[in-house]
Amino acid sequence: MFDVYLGLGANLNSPKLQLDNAIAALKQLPKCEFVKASHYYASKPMGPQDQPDYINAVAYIKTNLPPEQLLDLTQQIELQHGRVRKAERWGARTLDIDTLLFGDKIINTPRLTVPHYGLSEREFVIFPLLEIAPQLVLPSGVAIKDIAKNLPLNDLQQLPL
Ligand code: ROI
Repeated sequence: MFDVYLGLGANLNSPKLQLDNAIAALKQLPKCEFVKASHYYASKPMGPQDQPDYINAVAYIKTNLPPEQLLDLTQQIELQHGRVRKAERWGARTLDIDTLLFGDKIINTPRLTVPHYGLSEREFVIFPLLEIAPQLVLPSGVAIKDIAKNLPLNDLQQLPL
């Protein structure tokens, strides 16, 4: 089984509820074992600022599925939750599920870039990841706790359960 970390984000249509539903759906995935999810975090939008704040979290699952099959399933979950792929790059979204890490795999295909290209710069990814996997080391050999040391919080707020 591969250890897979998924980044969840939403900033429209009751974002907390979107994440609740996404986690419920991840718990039902075939050939996957849901291990845990981080707290939810309120974060400032990266990219255009004329959009609502986000709620972000990271989920940890184990899976036997190949990466692109898992991607098919996570994209289905996004669509079921009303995700409309908009023309605007980096605009508001009801639910985003990003494959952050897939074991130690390095993947560069038209559909998938793993580790996720923004991972190390995004406080709303690194701090939730640090919460659930403090010992995690990226395929590059860099420990996420070392990334976190130098990453500004940018108003990131862990929300109570
Ligand atoms: N900003 C935050 N804070 N959280 C996100 O999940 C997020 N997702 C995005 C962009 C638009 C880049 N900004 C984000 O896709």
